[in-house]
Amino acid sequence: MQKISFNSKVGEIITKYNKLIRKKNDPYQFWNNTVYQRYKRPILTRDHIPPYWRYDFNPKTNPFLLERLGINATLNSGAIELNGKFYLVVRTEGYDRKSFFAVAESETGIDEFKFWDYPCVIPEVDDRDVNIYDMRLVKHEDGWIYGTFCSERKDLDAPAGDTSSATAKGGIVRTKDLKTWERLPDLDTVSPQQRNVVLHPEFVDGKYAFYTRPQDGFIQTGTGGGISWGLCDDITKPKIEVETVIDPKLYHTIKEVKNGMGAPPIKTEKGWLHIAHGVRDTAAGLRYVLYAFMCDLNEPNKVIASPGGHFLAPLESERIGDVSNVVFCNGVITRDNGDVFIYYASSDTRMHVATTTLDRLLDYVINTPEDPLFTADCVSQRIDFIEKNLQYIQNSDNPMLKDLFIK
Ligand code: M1P
Repeated sequence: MQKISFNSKVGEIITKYNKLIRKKNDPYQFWNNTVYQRYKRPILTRDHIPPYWRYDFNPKTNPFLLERLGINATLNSGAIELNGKFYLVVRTEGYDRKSFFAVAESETGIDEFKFWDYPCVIPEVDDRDVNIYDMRLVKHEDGWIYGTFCSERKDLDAPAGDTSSATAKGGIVRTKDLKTWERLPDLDTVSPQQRNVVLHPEFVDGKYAFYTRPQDGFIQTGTGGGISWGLCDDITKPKIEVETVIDPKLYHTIKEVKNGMGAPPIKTEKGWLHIAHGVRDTAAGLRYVLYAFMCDLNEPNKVIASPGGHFLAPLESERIGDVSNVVFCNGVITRDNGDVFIYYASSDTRMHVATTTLDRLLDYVINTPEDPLFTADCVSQRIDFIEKNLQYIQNSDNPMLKDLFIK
C-alpha cells in the first residue's frame, strides 16, 4: 500500500469531506420528463457522514488511520420543514447492516445537507428492536411531530437453523424538536406484520388515522391486499381493530406484487395527494417505482384519482446499488409557496431530490389517464389520445407543431 503520513491522510479525509458537503446541485435535464425536476447529484451518500463517526483520529489508538466504524448507505429518509429549514431523518446503515436514524439539514433542500453531530437516540420497547428504518415524519394536529418506522426482530417461530427470517412491526416515536424522542408502543394490528406505516396528519372522527400495509411475511405481503387504513382511539396505546384496503395491489400493474405508502399525504384543495411505491417481479428481481394517487378531502380513505403507471422510476445510475432497481420515497416537503421537494432513495444506497410544484403535481394526478388493465383497452386509450392530438395539431396555428411531420 502507498505510504502516506498520518497527517496527510487526516488532511485528505477532511478536505474531501468539506468539499463534498459544500457542493451545489444542478438540475438534470432528462429530456422527456415534464412533471418534476431531477438533479445531477445525490443529496446524501455515505461519504456525507462526518468523518468523526467513522475514523478514530487519535494516532495512539489508530496509527494506520483505519476506518473503525464504516457507514454503508444513507437511504429512505423522512422529511420535514421546520422554521424554513429542510430536515431529513435519514436511514443510516452501518457496515454491520444495522440501520439507525440521523438528522441532516439544509437551507436549500437540494444541496449542502449536513448531518448533526450525533445520530438520534430512539428509546427501545421491552421487546428490543434488532433493526429500525424508514421513518415517516408527520406534523400532527395534536401538536406533536410523529415518526412511524419499521421495527424489525428475529422471527422466533422460524425453524431451527433459519437465521434470517424476521418480523416487521410499526414503531412509533414523537418529538417536538427532532432531538428528544419519546417512544410509544408498537402499533398493534390484526395483520401479523407491518411495514410502511404512515400517520395521517389530522384526526378523523376524533381518532388517529393510520395508513398501513398488512403483510403475512417479512418480504411477501401474501394475503395483505395493499395499502390499508385503520383508526385508533389512543396513540399511547396504539391498536387498530379494523384494517381496510384502500389502494389494492393489482395484477399486471406497477404494484402487482406489493405497494406501500410513501410520505405522509399532502393536503390540497382538491384532495389528499399521495406518493407511494409499487413493486413488480421480474426475471432480474423486484422492481420498485413511485406512483401517485389522490384521496377525497373529507374521506381520506377514498381514492378519487389514480394515474396509471409509474410517477418516478429508477434512472441510469440510480438503477444500481445494494438492492438494485429500486426507488423509495418516505419524505416530501411542500412549502407554503407551492414548491414540492420529493426525497427518494435509489437502490437502497443514496438519497436524491426531485422538485416540482403543487399545481403541476395536481395536474399530473388529476389528468393522467388510469391504467386500463387490458392491452386492447390500452390501445384504444392511445388511439383516442392520438386522434384528439392530431385534430388539434391540424387546426392549430402553432408553426412548431408542423415540424412533427417533417419527412
Ligand atoms: O429493498 C427495497 C425496500 O424494501 C422494503 O420495502 P417493502 O416493504 O415495501 O418491500 C423495505 O425494506 C425498504 O426499506 C426497502 O427500501
